[in-house]
Formats: sequence, C-alpha cells, structure tokens
Amino acid sequence: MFYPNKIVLATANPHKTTEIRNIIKTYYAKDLDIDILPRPKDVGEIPETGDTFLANARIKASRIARATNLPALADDSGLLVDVLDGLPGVNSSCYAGEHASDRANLEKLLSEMEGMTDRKAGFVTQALLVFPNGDELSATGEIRGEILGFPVGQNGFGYDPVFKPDGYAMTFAEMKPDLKDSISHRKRAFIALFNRIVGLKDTSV
Ligand code: ITT
Repeated sequence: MFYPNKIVLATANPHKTTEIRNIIKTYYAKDLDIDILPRPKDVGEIPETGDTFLANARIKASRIARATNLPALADDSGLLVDVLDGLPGVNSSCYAGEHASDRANLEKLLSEMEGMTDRKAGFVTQALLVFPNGDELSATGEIRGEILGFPVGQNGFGYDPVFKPDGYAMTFAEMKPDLKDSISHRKRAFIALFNRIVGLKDTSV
C-alpha cells in the first residue's frame, strides 16, 4: 500500500462531504499533503445492496476507485436504536421507503418510538479507503446518545434534530457544525482512518 497524493470522495451526500472536509481540514491541515477530490458527477446512483455498513462502504468506494483509478474514500453510516434492535441501521437513509426524505425517515422513527421510555441509540460510521488494486484501509466511529420525542434545531441533516449525544444538553441539529464535527461518529471514524493513511508515509516503498 502506498501513501496516496490524491483521494476521491465516494459520498453523494453534500452534508457528509462538508463534514468530512471540515474534519480533515481541522485535524490534518498540517500533516496532510493529499488532494481530496469530490465524487465525479458522471457516476450515477450506486445501489447499496449490502447488509452491513462495511459491505455498503465497499460497494461505494470500489465503484468510485474503478471509475477514477484513484484511491476512493467511502462513508457508510446510520443510526442504531437499542429498543428497535438496531434499526434503522444500514437502512437509515431509506427507513421510510426508497428515496425517502430526511424528514420522512425522522417522522417514521418518532412514530415507531412513540411512548417508549428507553430512548438509547448510537450513530455509527464505517469509513473505508479502497485503492484501485483492491487494497483497503478501514475504521469505525460511534457516538452514543438518546432520541428525543420531537425534533429540535436546524443544523445538520438526517436524524440530527432528534439525536442528543450523551453529555450534551442539545441535539446535533442545535450544535454549531464545528462542535458536531469535534465529537461525532464521523469524526471518530475519519480520524482513525486518516491516522492510518498518514502512517503509510513511513511504510510506503
Ligand atoms: P452516500 O451513500 O452517498 O455517502 P447517504 O446519505 O446515502 O450518502 P448512507 O448510505 O451512509 O449515506 O446513509 C446514511 C443515513 O444515515 C443518512 O441518510 C442519514 O439519514 C443517517 N445519518 C448518517 N450520519 C448522520 C449524521 O451525522 N447525522 C444525521 N443522520 C445521519
């Protein structure tokens, strides 16, 4: 495996792109001499047919690595609610149906959880870098919290308005982006992954 000078992002979600770029810029500005390129516009929708975060991250990153002949970085993430046995999980983006809006997914979650007292949940991110030859580096990140009974806050995306991380008195959607990006599942996964990528500098031949 070699230290790459370019990495292409596999996500088509603009919120995730902004968060990933912000995390990399904040924590790796000095160490990283890698160009982070956006997902090419001419790659169509990539069906996420896997039943794990890792399988779906691999589907997305491999497709973009093949299309660009560059190392590609995928993020597959979701919300796992304890009392729902880990749902919506890998189906977080389509919980209320294929191409469902963030709002529809969130409303379905709130209605499924109506009256439930156990509100514990966690966000998980699987970050995966796939090289054109199939080599991989991976890392995961998680943050625990609880699901409120109604949405609060305007920032972020997805389930952010109902997720209150443990130790904070506000939802992800009430936080300034820099605060969410300093504690999130995504930050934890991408810091772990980029530590490995930076480590390649010493081992590349
Ligand atoms: P790509 O596959 O193109 O990266 P996506 O939005 O389809 O974009 P996922 O398949 O990983 O991404 O689905 C993640 C879903 O989980 C996302 O649509 C949200 O509903 C939810 N989610 C993930 N991270 C989140 C976060 O930080 N805040 C709120 N919701 C999040």
